[in-house]
Amino acid sequence: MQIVTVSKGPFEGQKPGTSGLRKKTRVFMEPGYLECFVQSVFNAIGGAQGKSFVVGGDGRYYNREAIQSILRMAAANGAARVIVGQGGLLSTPAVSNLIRQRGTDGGLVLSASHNPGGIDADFGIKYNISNGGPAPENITAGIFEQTRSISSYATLDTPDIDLSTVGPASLGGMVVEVVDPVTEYQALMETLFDFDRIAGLFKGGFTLRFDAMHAVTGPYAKAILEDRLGAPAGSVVNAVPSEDFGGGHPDPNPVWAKELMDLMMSDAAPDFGAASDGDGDRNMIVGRGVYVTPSDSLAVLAANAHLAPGYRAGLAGVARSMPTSGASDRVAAKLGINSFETPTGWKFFGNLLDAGKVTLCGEESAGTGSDHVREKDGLWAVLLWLNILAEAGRSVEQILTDHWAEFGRNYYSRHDYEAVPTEAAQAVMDRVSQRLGDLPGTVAAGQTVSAADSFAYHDPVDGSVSENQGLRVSFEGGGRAVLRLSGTGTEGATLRVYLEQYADPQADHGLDAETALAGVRDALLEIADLGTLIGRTEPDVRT
Ligand code: VG1
Ligand code: CO
Repeated sequence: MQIVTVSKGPFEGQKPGTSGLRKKTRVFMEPGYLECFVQSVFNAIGGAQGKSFVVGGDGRYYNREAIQSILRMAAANGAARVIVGQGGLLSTPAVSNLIRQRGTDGGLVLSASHNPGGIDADFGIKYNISNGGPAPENITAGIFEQTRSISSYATLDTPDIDLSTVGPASLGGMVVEVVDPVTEYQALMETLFDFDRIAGLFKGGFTLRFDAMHAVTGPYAKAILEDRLGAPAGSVVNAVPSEDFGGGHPDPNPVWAKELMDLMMSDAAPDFGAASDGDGDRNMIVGRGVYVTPSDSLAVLAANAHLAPGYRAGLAGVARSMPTSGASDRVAAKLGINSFETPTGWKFFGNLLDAGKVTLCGEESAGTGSDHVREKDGLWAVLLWLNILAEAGRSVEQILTDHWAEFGRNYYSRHDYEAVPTEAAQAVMDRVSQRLGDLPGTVAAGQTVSAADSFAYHDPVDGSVSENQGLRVSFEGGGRAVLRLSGTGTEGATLRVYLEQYADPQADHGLDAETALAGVRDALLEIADLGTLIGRTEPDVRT
């Protein structure tokens, strides 16, 4: 085996964000760019010698080339074994599962998740550790440190290896094991859910539309929902992964999954609608005529998870990211179980899950998951919903309205201001930061501020502290606004404004969310002075 050392690097700006390194595809295609990052990962974890990894991606443009390059590099760095999905495909939760089932040292996920794909769109890479979860901050900081001084990477001068057939292959002394992307993931799902019961639902005429958004969950959803559970052929749509996701954003929300939303709000709606994102870790849940916000979905799943075999013993606790609504806290309080508020990004749930402090986790951005893996898991959320519907014998709408009648409703919406000049977005954050101390007691657009702070997370397991994780302003009467800058964008800054208004069990739960949130929104616009600082008061996307 002839190891080739290529002099390259360092490249500027290889700092992992909320979920790995994301850049324009053309940036990743610059000679040595991907390779220097991967070599930095290997260097940061003490080398790859003798180690084993899982590698797979969501099938976007450059996925295949990136995987071939990573395989050569892993072999040149002395790795013993790499497990890779057939055709280079693996969903993020499937990578997490394989790392855990096979006991590998870690894994690399090629994806920019919900960001569009293509040569002029986005690409990404993320390193996961041996518990199957995204590398925590101390490790991503170490990787970044390596990227700043790297000057070469190791690879082999070998042809591409065939990833189209399942089975073992060899690359310069390293074992490459090509696996079917679905098999082991499906086996895990069968241990958690009552598949016979869900199959019975479909036998009884229950109808479903699952929109895979031309992304990686297509093959998983076809195999599990149609072939195994008996949903009629054609229930899963847009099921063939494409390099540019059919030209769309593979982001399962009412804006980007509009076709599904329109169907679900029409007379032709099936009983249940769902969608997943580029890499299969997000989910959107829609009932006939009713959209379930991700924050509500987490709360409903927490309240009903015991109906599925995998959670029959109850939950240890529930964790949510800070901007996610407080709906799940109310369920946790009633159940008398732990609840935690973490910074945005799944990497913060890993310690809580490993320590057995929580069983379910969720984020407002359509991510829900449990201790079965260490990532959020789109199809898992769909199956848990289906298991609950099968057991409860109620519609999505009934489950939701019953939930609100018991716990109250947390009206919720996220407003994204995209491609804002970086300095202007920072000016908004600075302005609100400077005022935090003075805000309590003041009135903005008729709303009295009850508390305001910059969120800092103290990890109860390892004691680490993560500061500046978003600015939060609470109002008397149950309103809350949160401001933070996205850590996954690739163009300018994306300013996220998260709005929430609690309505107690007796209140009206039938309002349009934007109407119910108008008071909190106006107060936030005044406090942050968005009109002056970024010249806009209307977001690009409301989800
Ligand atoms: C966004 C979401 C966050 C999520 C992250 C990765 O981050 O808000 O909740 O964990 O994407 O999701 P940000 O920093 O842009 O707000 V995914 O599906 O990319 O793995
Ligand atoms: Co994703």
